[in-house]
Amino acid sequence: MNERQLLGLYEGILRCMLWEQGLMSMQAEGRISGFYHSGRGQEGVQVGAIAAMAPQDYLLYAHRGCGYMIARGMPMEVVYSDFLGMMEGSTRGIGAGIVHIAWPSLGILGQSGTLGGSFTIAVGAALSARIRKENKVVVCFFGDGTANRGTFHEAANAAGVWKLPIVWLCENNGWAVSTTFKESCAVSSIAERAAGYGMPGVVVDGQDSAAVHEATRVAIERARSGGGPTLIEALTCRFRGHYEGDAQEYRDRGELDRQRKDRDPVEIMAARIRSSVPNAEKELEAISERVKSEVAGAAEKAKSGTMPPRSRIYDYVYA
Ligand SMILES: Cc1ncc(C[n+]2csc(CCOP(=O)(O)OP(=O)(O)O)c2C)c(N)n1
Ligand SMILES: [Mg+2]
Repeated sequence: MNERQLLGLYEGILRCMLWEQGLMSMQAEGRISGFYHSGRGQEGVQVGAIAAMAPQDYLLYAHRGCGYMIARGMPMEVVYSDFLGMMEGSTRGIGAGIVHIAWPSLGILGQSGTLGGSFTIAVGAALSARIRKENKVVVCFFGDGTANRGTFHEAANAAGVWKLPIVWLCENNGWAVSTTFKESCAVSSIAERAAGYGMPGVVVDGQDSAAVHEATRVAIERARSGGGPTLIEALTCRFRGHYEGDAQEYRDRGELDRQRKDRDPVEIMAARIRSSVPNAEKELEAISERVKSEVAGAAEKAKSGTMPPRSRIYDYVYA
């Protein structure tokens, strides 16, 4: 990976982190309702993988943060507006929160509020691309807990048998709310399951965004050239509670502190840049200034948006 690409990943990771910080300030101001699932700690997976996608590809995201949409290039103020319930959001004031965001022009197909709904949608999207002879690959993100839904198994099998162009991207953070991965999965790695569906299974360090990018690039290339699906398991860390407000009483404090200190994707990428890019400090500083001002501008723009009219609540109500 060249210097520009490393700096690009750093910028992407920082953007997701700072966007989320901005969202949390809005939450503290009482502007946001609902449960937000922080993506802090997992930005490197989301940014690295999405950077390997082509413009025409489809993205099915998971619920952990909004790094997915931001990395894919959705305007940051639009994503804020969705949380604020403003007309400028992708749902135009209806979905105050993450699960209903969709942005078809970037191939962002949305998410199902019922976890595991995306697996079968991924199969349908890939099949439609094949039938229409569109050169699209589907990247479908999901958590380790979600991998235990029955839909994963039926979708992975269908993708394997039909050699569909799908990259299954599991963000294994070791937790599903307060249940550990070990307590809920019969095998020691999600990637092992790939053998049962006739596809390669790859384990990658999710805190190393460049490594995630490379694994995804190879999987996408394989999918696009007719080689079929790949299951990537990115080992990652959830730095905050399951949702904002979860005190994480069930977690070992020492381990959590160690993860935050040693496994932060922002710091890991910055260290890599410092050791390989000339003028690294200046470059990092310039990126940081630029991204901070972009995020602040997006927040201001979103806050000055328009609330939907009361009648909007009846739109799409059919019964
Ligand atoms: C079918 C279904 N069951 C339960 C929930 C409630 N729920 C939301 S997130 C979550 C944990 C998912 O864990 P994982 O897939 O590992 O993702 P993570 O939260 O760790 O990112 C659960 C149980 C849901 N939304 N849908
Ligand atoms: Mg998890």
